[in-house]
Amino acid sequence: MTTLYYAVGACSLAPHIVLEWTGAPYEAVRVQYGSRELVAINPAGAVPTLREDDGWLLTQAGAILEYLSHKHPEAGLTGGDSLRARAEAHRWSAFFTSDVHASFWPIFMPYRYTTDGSEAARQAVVEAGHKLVAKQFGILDRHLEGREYILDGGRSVIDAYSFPMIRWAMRLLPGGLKDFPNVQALHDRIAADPAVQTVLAREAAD
Ligand SMILES: N[C@@H](CCC(=O)N[C@@H](CS)C(=O)NCC(=O)O)C(=O)O
Repeated sequence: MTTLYYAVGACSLAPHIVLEWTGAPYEAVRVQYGSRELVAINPAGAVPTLREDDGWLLTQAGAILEYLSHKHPEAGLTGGDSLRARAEAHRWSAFFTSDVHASFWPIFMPYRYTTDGSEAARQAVVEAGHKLVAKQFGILDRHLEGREYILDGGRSVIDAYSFPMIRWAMRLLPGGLKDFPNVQALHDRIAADPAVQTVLAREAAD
C-alpha cells in the first residue's frame, strides 16, 4: 500500500487530499519534522514523503503530486494530457514550489533571513514575507478570474497543492484573503469537498 508521511497543516496536506481523491487504499502516517522516524526515511526530515510498498521513496510535493495524478489516471487529476496541458501543470506546480511556498519561509523562519537577533529585525523579515506572499497571491488571484480551478482541464492535483498554502495565507497575512476574492472562492470550493473534509478531520484528530 502507498504510505504518505505527513505533518499536520503542512504542504503534505496536498498529497493527503489527492490520495483521498483517488479512492485507492493508502496509509497516512503522522510525523514530526526532523524526527528520528522521519529522518530514517527521508534524510531531509521534511514532508511530504511517499513510500510505495516495494520500498521506493519519493519526496518533493510537486513530484509526488505529478506521480499520483499519472498513477491514477482514472481519477482525472492531471489537468489534461495534451503537450500544453502538461506544460501548464508543470508551470503551476513550479509556481507553488518555488514562488508561493518559498515566499512563506521568511514568515515561518525569519531567523534564517537575518543575522540581527533583535525582535525588530525579525519583525521586519516577517513583514517582507507578507509582501512576498501577497505578490504571489495577487498573481494567483488574477489567474483565477473567471475560472473554477487553476488548470483548464478541471480540478487537478494543482488545486490540492494550492490548498495548504491558501490556508497559511488566511492565517498569516494581516488581511487574510480579503484582497484575493478569487483565491477565497477556490479555497471555499476545495474546502466544501467531502474528501477534503475527511482529510482535514483526520489531520485534526490525530
Ligand atoms: N521542496 C520541498 C519542501 C518540503 C518542506 O520543506 N516541507 C516542510 C513542511 S511544508 C517541512 O517538512 N519542513 C520541515 C523542515 O524543513 O525541517 C517540497 O516541496 O516537498
